[in-house]
Amino acid sequence: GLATALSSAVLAQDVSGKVIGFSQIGSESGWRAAETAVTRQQAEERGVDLKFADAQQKQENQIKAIRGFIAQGVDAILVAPVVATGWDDVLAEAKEAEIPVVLLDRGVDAPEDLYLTSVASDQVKEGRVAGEWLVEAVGDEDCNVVELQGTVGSTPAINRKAGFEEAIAGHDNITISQSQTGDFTRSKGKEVMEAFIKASNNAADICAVYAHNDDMAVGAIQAIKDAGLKPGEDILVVSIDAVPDIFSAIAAGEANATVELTPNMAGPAFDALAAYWADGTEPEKFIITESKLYTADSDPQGEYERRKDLGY
Ligand code: GZL
Repeated sequence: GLATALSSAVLAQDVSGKVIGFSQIGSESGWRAAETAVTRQQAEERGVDLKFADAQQKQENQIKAIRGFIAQGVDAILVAPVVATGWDDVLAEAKEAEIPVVLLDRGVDAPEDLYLTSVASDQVKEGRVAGEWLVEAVGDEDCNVVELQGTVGSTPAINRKAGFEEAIAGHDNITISQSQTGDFTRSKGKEVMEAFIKASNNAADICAVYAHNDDMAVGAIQAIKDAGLKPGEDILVVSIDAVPDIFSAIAAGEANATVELTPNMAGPAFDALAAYWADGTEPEKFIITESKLYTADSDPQGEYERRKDLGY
């Protein structure tokens, strides 16, 4: 009856008392720091004993951490996989130990039965939305775009490149003239943008920079300024994550557009685990979070205020 239905509903959201290991990539970007903060807060609110491991962006450290969680006999493991390949063995070991694995914010090239579910954005769509914004912004003008790619071999870098290229295909006036990884960090984004500027007779023919995340865009903005040019005007700036600092730049007219990526991947992950533990419910294999475009018309100052205390 109703009582049973209610109790199973309550149970379904209950992960309290569970020990969950989290193999986090590191803190390469403001967005990643916010994801960690939100995951800790969600664990706290839900009574989860979260065991946190920071891999300093090294896959071997993630594999070590996952093996440690298996040895510890945790109830579940969250993994944000730094790159897409090389996970089959360690995920098979977790499966062997009957410990469910949930992937956060990036995917893996591994058999889907090796993880319970993957919580991430549609990264091809993010790249496409960024590209469509640029197509709209430049109209028929010729536009040489320089691209700051995310971590080589990561699904966001692969997918955001693909989505952007899809959007600009058929617009022959828009070309990607230079493309290199900035490893999702501000410092590398600045360094690579400086190299792009040097290689293009001081940026005279750079019309826009497309960065796979806001942190690299913020680094690029500094390099553009150092070259005596106006970011957001001389060189358009479009990126992904919607971190507070990109809203400050947009409000100052120094950046033009960002695509939002929620840092709350843990919420859907814990919900899926709760239902799985409650009654064996198999979640969808891919839980897709929303992506939304923000520009100067989207109250950037207000968006900055709303996000500034979330742990970025
Ligand atoms: C995307 C996520 C990316 C962020 C970056 O889902 O993996 O990693 O866009 C972060 O800020 O480094």
